[in-house]
Amino acid sequence: MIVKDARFEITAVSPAQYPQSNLPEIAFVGRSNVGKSSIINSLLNRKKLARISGTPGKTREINFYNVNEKLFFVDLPGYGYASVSKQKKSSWGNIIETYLLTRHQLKVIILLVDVRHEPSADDKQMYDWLVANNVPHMVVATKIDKITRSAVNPRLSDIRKALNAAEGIKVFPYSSETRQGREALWEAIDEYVEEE
Ligand SMILES: Nc1nc2c(ncn2[C@@H]2O[C@H](COP(=O)(O)OP(=O)(O)OP(=O)(O)O)[C@@H](O)[C@H]2O)c(=O)[nH]1
Ligand SMILES: [Mg+2]
Repeated sequence: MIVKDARFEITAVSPAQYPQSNLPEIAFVGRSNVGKSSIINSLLNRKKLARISGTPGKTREINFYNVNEKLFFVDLPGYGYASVSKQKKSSWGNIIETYLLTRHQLKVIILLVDVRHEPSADDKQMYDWLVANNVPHMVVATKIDKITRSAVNPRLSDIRKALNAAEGIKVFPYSSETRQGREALWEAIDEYVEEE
């Protein structure tokens, strides 16, 4: 997709606050600090559209971004940030789960993991939940600029194994810093959007 126009649409917590629209949605989920807001900015060619916080665990709401009046990118709250209370953790979990289970125009969810680390228990739980609930998904390994080129492929296959990803599920390498992987990921996203 050629991004002609991208703008912030709305912040929401409950379904009543989601955009009243039938446009297809692509949602980004993952641990706090993994790079969800950064990848949205990078895919949309915008430096500061999605807010990147220095303090992880800040984004507690769902942020919707309108792309070309054709689709929404959905920035979900980050999970797994240690210093957050149990009560808050479960309310964020509910925010994510409610969105994923109720939003009919959700086309695909993109699970982000840090290429440098083994997927966490939270990542695995998220992944298993997506599979169990039949939510179409793909996996992106972020921050590949932080490791050497030759280390990338072995890390991708480790991540696949750790998540126990099914054969058809690709793990896309990505860097929001250098924009490596941008074309390939857009192509994959386009397939979900153009299915209509
Ligand atoms: N080197 C490098 N840094 C990245 C990349 N992606 C994100 N970062 C950095 O990682 C930090 C967190 O990025 P965010 O995009 O705010 O992460 P997030 O997943 O939106 O975090 P929450 O909103 O707290 O859930 C920031 O300092 C980013 O600059 C990347 O591909 N390469
Ligand atoms: Mg964020």
